[in-house]
Amino acid sequence: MIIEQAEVIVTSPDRNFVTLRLTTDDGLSGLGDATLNGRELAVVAYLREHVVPLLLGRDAHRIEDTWQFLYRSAYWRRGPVTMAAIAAVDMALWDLKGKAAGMPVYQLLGGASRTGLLAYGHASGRDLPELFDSIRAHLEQGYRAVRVQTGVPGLKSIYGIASNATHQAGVRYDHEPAQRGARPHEEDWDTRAYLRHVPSVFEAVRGEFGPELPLLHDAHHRLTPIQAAQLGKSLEPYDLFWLEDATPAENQEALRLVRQHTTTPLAIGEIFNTVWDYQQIIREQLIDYVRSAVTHTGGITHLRRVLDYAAQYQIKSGMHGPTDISPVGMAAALHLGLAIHNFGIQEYMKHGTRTDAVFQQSFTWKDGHLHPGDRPGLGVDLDTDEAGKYPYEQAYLPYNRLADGTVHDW
Ligand code: GCO
Ligand code: MG
Repeated sequence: MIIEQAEVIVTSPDRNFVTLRLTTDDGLSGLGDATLNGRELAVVAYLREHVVPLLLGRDAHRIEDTWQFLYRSAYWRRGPVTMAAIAAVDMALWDLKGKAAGMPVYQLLGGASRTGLLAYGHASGRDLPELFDSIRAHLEQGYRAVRVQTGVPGLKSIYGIASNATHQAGVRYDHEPAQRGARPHEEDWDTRAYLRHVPSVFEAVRGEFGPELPLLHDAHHRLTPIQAAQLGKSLEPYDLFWLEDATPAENQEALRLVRQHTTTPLAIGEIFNTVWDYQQIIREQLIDYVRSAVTHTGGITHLRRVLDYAAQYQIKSGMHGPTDISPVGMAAALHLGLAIHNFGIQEYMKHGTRTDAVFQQSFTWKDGHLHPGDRPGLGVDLDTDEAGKYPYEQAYLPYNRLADGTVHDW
């Protein structure tokens, strides 16, 4: 199984996606997701200029060796661009090995540890009536867990309540950010207003939907440790499944303070790339869920290592799954999630119809649970003609400013 061709395919059906396709001398092809939202072309260049030439002629069966070779031979280790590029190669090799073996990837990872993966969706609204409609709509679509984000009085636009929302049957659907255009969109932020408002939202949601529904919330890296501690504490009565990205966790130590003050479970890691980003917070049990995506954490090979490490400390998976993870990256997450013992929950936002036409997928969605399906490999096919209809379009994530003009974490 020698790699004969390696193509980097960029397509923008509903948003930008970067896909690596490897083709071997026995005619098999494997796909890997390399999408880094808002910085897509950096990974394209990394792959095309520096990785593709090294792949040609290699034995596609040697997944571990290829991972170590790409990680160590670059000398410049880690970082989102490098790890997304390695992830794409790793996914494509697992896809190929599955196809060669005639088995879905989860079988190669040890087989299924459960029948399906509990998934959560993004309910949101500018105010409570809109939020309640969105939660109801998610429950009708089969979701059994929801993330809750709302507008904050006094703030014009806020994370999770996108300005590019669409409406179906009167219900608002927020799309994941990254707006097409030559400049990032500016949002406003006020931490004190947010901290005053959020507990009242969860009180109202629990009042309306009862105690059982798992509720999640994303603070999107905006708080200082003491503010995060305050938020976690004030949300304790509402029994959150998790509070996500309470602080910008580059400073792993900061979470000690949060942990000392609250029993609200903590999830972190969607912008982490390697096990080293998690070293202290796993060892000291400062988090409850690992948020990494297969796409941004060196692929199945490396994320599995992070999750196996986490398992020794009773920490579970909560893999990142917004729409900027392509259907290929999602499939990799589903195979990994099905196989590991310490699966927690999977984020799942549905892709748009154009994306679904470019990427034909084999996963199933039933009673709030996902299953990757049983096609050999990852179970995703890329329709190149369809992909060719949607050339790359420049897009940026938004950013934040405080009332006095200071740039703040987005
Ligand atoms: C999530 C994330 C996303 C990110 C997005 C950035 O929890 O799903 O926070 O909403 O903002 O993936 O590219
Ligand atoms: Mg998040």
